[in-house]
Amino acid sequence: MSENNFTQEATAKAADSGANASARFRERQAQASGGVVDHERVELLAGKAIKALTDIVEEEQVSYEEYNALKAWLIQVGEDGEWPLFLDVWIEHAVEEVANQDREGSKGTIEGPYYLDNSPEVEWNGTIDMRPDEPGTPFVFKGQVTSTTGEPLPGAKLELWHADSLGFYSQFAPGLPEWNLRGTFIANEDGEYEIHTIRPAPYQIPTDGACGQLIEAAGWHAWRPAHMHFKVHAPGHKLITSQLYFPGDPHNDDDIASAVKPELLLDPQPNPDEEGEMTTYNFVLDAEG
Ligand code: MBD
Ligand code: FE
Repeated sequence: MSENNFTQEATAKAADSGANASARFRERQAQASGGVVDHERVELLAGKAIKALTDIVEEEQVSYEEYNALKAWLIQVGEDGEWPLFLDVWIEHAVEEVANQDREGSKGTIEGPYYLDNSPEVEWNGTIDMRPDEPGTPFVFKGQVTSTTGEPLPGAKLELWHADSLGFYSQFAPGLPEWNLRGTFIANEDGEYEIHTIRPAPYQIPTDGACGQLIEAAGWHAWRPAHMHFKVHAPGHKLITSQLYFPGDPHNDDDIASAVKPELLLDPQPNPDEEGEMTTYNFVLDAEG
């Protein structure tokens, strides 16, 4: 594709991806059957959250200047549409740990702000949607979905999404084909899959919005290690949401989103059959209920 598209992509604005992430989240939340939290839990949790903040004010002797800086920043997070980004980067990892503490199968990790459902189905052995000149090392991802008792799970479904070599996700940056580097893969009768994609690059969260402003003001960094996102489904089994990482990435040990776990590191090797790399990773799903 033309140089133009890469230029357009590279000038993506935080507010664009933020507004889209907020809109997509709102749609999904409206469709979700739940969405309402019990009055008793709201009373407890909102009460604890407010107390945590007022405790900090007292312990740290927070000034009006600091209080007003916080107020201005919170308003800006909303205007930039960065609540999904802020929450998923700094809070979701704790929620994920609580939600999945009793799982016996594969570890999962956070979903993050850029999942989209209904990505195009790719035939067995197929290649994820990408541009004809998509930059990046060709990458083959193979494995099997089984239950915790070792049974293969035929017809398991893997949804994969990841950023391109510039760190952009389709539909959250301009100039990318709609489903670039997003796809749904159906496992075969033995629960096996073989996915062709490219190796993603390390990823920097948008730096020109409110989250970037916080990172700069605090002297933190904006990086996540290179990662591939997955959702793996099989009938009668609990959905697993995960991310997989690459050994040696400098940000595996200081992911801004605290979402790396040792179990989620891949072991890529040169691909003996074609140009690029390959790896094997198996998903073990807990039974429902
Ligand atoms: C991402 O790509 C991501 O995976 C997370 C968790 C947060 C921001 C961007
Ligand atoms: Fe991501």
